[in-house]
Amino acid sequence: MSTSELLNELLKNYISKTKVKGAAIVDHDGLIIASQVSPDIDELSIGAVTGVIEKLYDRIKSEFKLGGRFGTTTIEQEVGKLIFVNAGPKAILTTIAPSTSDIDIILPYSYIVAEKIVQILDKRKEVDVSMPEVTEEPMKFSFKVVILGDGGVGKTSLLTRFVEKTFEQEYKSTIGTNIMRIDYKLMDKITVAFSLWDLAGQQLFQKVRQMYLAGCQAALFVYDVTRPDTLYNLKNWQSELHAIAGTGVKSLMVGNKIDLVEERKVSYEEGKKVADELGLSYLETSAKTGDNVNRAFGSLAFLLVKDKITK
Ligand code: G3D
Ligand code: MG
Repeated sequence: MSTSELLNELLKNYISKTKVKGAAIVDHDGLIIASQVSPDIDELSIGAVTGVIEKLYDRIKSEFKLGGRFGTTTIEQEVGKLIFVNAGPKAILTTIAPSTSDIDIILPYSYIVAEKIVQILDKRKEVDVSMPEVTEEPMKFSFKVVILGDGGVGKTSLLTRFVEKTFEQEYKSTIGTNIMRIDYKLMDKITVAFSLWDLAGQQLFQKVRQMYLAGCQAALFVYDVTRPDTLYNLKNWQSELHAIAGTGVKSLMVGNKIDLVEERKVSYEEGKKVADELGLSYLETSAKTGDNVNRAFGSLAFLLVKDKITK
């Protein structure tokens, strides 16, 4: 199959799996390289998809600047909810979902499709364009997640914001750690049970950190966009994590406090550059307004189960 056939086949499978109205892959210049609409929805034609995308041309271009994997934006339009997901440096996946749909259920599939688009455009051999089969029985996975970063960057605030109503806490006084548990639903049938470990205060003792980091499967690295030193320190946090828990820990990097627009000192591009150097996906949040907080944990959940749900 040619690149274009593969991309179109991929979109067809994506649409039939997620029941979205339509989807398109757009390049740097806002040109559509593939587009499909759901056969069940007659109100939407390929022409209409093109029209919607052309109207959003400037928006799409600015999304490219926010490049990177899993960079995601959603907006409401008359035709439905539009979801943009970056698919590497060359493309953006645009999805038109019904207004009533739950984006958190669609997004993991969008991420999978975005990864496959990267592979197809890189012309890697044998990209499987089918959607992963998710088993009929519910699946549950449990993970220990540690949150890392300098004091005051907003680690505790982010966790508290995420777990808000449904939480249960346990305090381990021996290592000054608070553990919060929450079940996160992904793609309907998958439950990700997070144990979120948060160091209370700044624990400098090596032994404490050892116990804190040992056996974790995931890490969230946090810095404060108003304090550049907290960004550059993430490298040290990562070295420590690698030394104790190994390099296989799934990680995501977060720039927090984006509500402090006036005081902001680290730009998106600078944050993203460090994330790239550390090999991490990057998102920006505000624990204060709640902006992107669920999405950060959702991306982490996806990173954790991806290998288990995709072929
Ligand atoms: P830490 O756990 O990383 O040490 P905290 O950080 O969660 O305790 O947060 C440190 C301070 O930053 C707190 O303020 C908290 O309210 C504030 N903060 C955390 N996240 C945000 C954010 O996204 N935006 C803004 N504006 N402030 C944030 P105090 O005053 O209580 O020390
Ligand atoms: Mg704290």
